[in-house]
Amino acid sequence: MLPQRDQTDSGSRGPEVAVPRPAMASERERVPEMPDADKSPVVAIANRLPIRPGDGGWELSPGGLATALRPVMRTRSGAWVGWDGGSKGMPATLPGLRTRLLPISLSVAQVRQYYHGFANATLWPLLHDAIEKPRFERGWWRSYQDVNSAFAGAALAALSDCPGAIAWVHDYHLALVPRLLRERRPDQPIGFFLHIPWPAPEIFARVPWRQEILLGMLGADVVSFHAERYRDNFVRACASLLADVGVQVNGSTIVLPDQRQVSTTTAPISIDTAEYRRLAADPETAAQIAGLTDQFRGRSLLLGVDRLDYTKGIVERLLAVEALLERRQDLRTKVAFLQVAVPSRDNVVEYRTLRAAVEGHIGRINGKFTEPGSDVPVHYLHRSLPPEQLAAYYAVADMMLVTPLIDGMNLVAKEYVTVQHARHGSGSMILSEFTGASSELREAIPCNPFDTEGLSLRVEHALALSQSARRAAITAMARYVAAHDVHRWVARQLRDIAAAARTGGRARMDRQLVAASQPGPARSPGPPASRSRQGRRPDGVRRH
Ligand code: ADQ
Repeated sequence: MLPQRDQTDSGSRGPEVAVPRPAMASERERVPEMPDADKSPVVAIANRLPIRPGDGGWELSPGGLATALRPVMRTRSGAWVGWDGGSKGMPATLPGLRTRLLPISLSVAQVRQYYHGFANATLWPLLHDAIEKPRFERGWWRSYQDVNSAFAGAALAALSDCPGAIAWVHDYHLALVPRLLRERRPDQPIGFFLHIPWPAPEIFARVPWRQEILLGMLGADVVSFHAERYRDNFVRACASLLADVGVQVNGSTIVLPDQRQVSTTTAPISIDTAEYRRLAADPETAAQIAGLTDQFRGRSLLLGVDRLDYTKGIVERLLAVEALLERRQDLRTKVAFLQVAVPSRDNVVEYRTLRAAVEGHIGRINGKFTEPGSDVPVHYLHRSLPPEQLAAYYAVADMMLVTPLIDGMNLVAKEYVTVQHARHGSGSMILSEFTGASSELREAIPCNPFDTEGLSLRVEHALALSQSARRAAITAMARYVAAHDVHRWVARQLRDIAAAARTGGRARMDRQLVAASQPGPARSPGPPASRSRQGRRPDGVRRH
């Protein structure tokens, strides 16, 4: 298992920049007070608010960022700015939370253009290696700018109410927010975390507003990614697409024309392992396990759990199962494949097409391979499951098929190994080499999901592994995940932001001192005069 690095230096790829001279002790004292990562309030800015209506009223949404930030929201003041999703009457906070919830309402047109359009039909496919063709519409881009401004406005108000807070901006929906905050609060500690991949610079370069998006993210003190290859791609994009506006790259640091420095880091997200261990032991989960064990008795259960998204490789997985059953007639009554698919983004045409394709493949495979008097080989649930039921599926599955064509991290892989280990299971996991998780879960059986025949052979190989080999792999992966859980990720992200802001504060201080010590009129930070060309805004970005 390779240790994950807190902050990775990719080596110099661009012209070196002058490192600001070290400040003298007396100068350092004048640096503005920076936040304490372990105590400061946190203002989270993410597309959605972390609550949903439950049986007994509003509750925290399960999974993801809400779970990750639950301890922070309980113990520190702060706020969460997010879209209300169209819900009315959201509470200002929840019992037991100190965080205030600040809902953003979007118009019908904004939901269509900003959310379904620019976020999910432009940036999502673009940043996933353009495996579906990204659509570029100027109206969507304008809406994206407007909505990012609205989020930034709400975040600025929250930051004014929370002195010393860390601003933590999440994901591709809000790439412009860090810079909008920076313009109004130059000394604000700001972090940006991208939850999805970052493609090679040649792919990212296709988006007409590439400079604005990059400079938007570079408003942060630190920009973080799940995997080293995404971080590296981002740094290379900055080097190649921002050189003409005076941005330079120094190892893993991006230096802006005003000499402000932005760190880039690799910070793989994880799960709340204690919560998944608790779920594994829950009586409700145990009852569900008993039912599923009966249902699939005598068969090896292969499992896929995903949002119904074209990045997840669901069709390729089905084709691999089909190839396996074609080749191994004896397995047709001995293996069952269950695909659990959460409905997702029905308003985007590619998702509707995908659903039709998935359901078509399942119908064909079952039509072809169901033996008279026997159960169907492929089972399909198109719905969201309660956590106990999901945990039960993880517990009974003999094999987990995690086969995305590309995936930022993939939390399902971490959830499966955690539940299996907690239940003393010995399942095996096939894991696409194109997931962030594959950099961490080295004991999984790697696969290339584009090679469906090869994938089917991997499944066949995994079915033949000894129980001791499978158990050893699950144990090693579960231990790794437990040692790198989401609470550690949150703590490290907040520490990184506070540390980068401190470094940036010192650099700013040094700059001001250098400017003050030079004769002539005081110079304000900005791009070098030689780079200020016609048609550029003062920050060097062309107008569109
Ligand atoms: P997602 O694309 O949503 O997240 P993933 O990381 O797998 O992908 O998370 C899915 C979550 O949904 C898991 O926690 C899983 O338990 C849950 N889930 C899946 N099917 C479910 C079902 N039927 N019922 C209930 N819950 C279900 C994005 C990126 C990922 C990245 C995460 C976090 O695309 O690459 O890992 O953000 O950064």
